[in-house]
Amino acid sequence: MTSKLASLNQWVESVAQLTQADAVHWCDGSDAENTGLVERMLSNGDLLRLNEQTHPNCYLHRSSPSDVARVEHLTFVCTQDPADAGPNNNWMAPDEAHAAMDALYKGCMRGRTMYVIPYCMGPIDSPLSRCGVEITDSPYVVANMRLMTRMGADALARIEREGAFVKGLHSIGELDPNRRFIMHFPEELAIQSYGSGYGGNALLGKKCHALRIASYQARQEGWLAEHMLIVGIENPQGETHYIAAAFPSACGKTNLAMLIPPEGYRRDGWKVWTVGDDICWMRPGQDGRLYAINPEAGYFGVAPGTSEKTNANAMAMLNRDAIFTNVGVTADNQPWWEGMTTGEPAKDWQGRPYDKAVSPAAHPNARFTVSAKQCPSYTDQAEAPQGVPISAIVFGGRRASLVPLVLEARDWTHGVLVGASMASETTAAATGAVGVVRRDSMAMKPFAGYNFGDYFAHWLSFDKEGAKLPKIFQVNWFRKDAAGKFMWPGFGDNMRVLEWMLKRVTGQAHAIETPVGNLPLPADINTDGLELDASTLEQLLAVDRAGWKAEMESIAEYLDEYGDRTPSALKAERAKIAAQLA
Ligand code: GTP
Ligand code: SPV
Ligand code: MN
Repeated sequence: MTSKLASLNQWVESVAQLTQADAVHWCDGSDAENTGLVERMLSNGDLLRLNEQTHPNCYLHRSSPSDVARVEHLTFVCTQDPADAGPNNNWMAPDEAHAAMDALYKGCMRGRTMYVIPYCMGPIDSPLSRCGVEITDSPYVVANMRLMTRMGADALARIEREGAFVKGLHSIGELDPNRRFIMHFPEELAIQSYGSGYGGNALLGKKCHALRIASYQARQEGWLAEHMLIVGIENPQGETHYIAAAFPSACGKTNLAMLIPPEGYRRDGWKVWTVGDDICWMRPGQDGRLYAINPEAGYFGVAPGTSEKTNANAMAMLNRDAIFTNVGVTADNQPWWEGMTTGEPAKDWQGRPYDKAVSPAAHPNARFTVSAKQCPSYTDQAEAPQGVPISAIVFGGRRASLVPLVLEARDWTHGVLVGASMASETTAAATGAVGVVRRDSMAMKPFAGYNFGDYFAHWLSFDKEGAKLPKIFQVNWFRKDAAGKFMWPGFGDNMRVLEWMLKRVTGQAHAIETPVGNLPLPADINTDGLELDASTLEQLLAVDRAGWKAEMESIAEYLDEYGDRTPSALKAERAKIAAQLA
């Protein structure tokens, strides 16, 4: 098979030449194709079949132990001018990057099949969607892309119609951490990845295309590509408001997107609808509101910590047609990870007999891949071509201290400052130290495809005549007490905070004004059925003026890192708050 699009055929041909692939397989996305790939992976050990009674069509993949997370230090944005990539990215000159990658790709697919994956990010008939083609030598990547994107014949037809697509080239190479690069060429709408088979390094539609390349395009075209979940909250009157929330990797997006409200809320008729759990593309509609689509079609979620107690919706979608990566297994071959309330592990994620003293059963960044349609809180609004209107934008991170449970920004400019100055403790989603607080603007530190100074200016530019922008909030589910215990119960109980936010949106809830934003009083948060002592809630909603003064100094230094690309409106907003705190 070839395509009707000459430019696509030529590119596929040139890659086949360079890599010396044995065969070229154009993916149509059919069930038969998937069955064939699964058979192939079962026979070569790429996949292991899980318990067919409890988990039909579920498979385990054990990745190379040195290839278990994104590699931010090996991820580059290659623009002509280094200033366009900005201090927030690693940069390499495009010519130099191409030379290095061509040398790696040369002959790298000898003895392997090269898969050509046409995919569409977003509903296939949405004007907000964008297409790409990923070439890969990993059948595991094909199987994951099939769950994570609209992949195959329909996407190819759209690509042929539009004549344009993002070019992604991926090879697992030797899986050698010393021969591994994730390169982005936003000016060429191209991605080149070598040496990793894992998640965001290898499923190029996800972070590489839908965030790094898309954020660059979004700036040129007047929209936003964000690291955000999209969730619909339906109140007892039957009105649904959609919230988009940016939390850094492994900081709670999947969990908030699939939240099950506390019992009292469910009794009163509150419902939660999941549109997306990781990426959100937003654009102003005719009425001035922001409309959002989830460009993905599936979930690549963190397994550890997922349980009947924390995320029953996720557990319910994981008992069929799912791929598990780097989890442990029970004696009867069911997937198992830390936090699970039933079963016990027999083997760890590397296939060794489980020994708590040696390793956790699941790698801390173990993941599941599953179609979004299997989630009990799935809504067909996830297929709406025009997207869903966003009522509130939420920024949040892991902050053991200082940042209160919730605060509301006074206006858009203040909200952009709140997002830009966000910080969070690093997690196992990327290689490197875990638990180190770093600035992670809009949860996009590893994902913005251009200079953060320009990105902040782009965010500010949405505040214009006729715009009906969402309110912006900041949350922190991760405050710890002196003993190191989380102070807020989190998970389903986060509904209590969402309710306050939505009542602020509709003008039904009270707030007090402080220099850092508008906060609820403890009495404004519904605590019915919650065991939380009054003093804890008070501490969660307190504003530590001395702490915030120091934070504002640190934010000033951070904004200065982007030099004259940092919008002066953002610096002025910060200075105003600092003055009020003084
Ligand atoms: P990525 O897929 O890496 O982008 O992560 P994510 O932002 O979707 O994070 P996810 O929802 O998968 O949560 C990551 C970890 O944080 C899991 O172990 C969760 O159990 C835990 N977590 C999520 N929400 C909460 C919460 O409200 N409170 C606490 N204490 N932990 C939470
Ligand atoms: C993240 O790290 O934010 C993820 C997982 O969502 S990955 O696909 O590896 O980027
Ligand atoms: Mn993510």
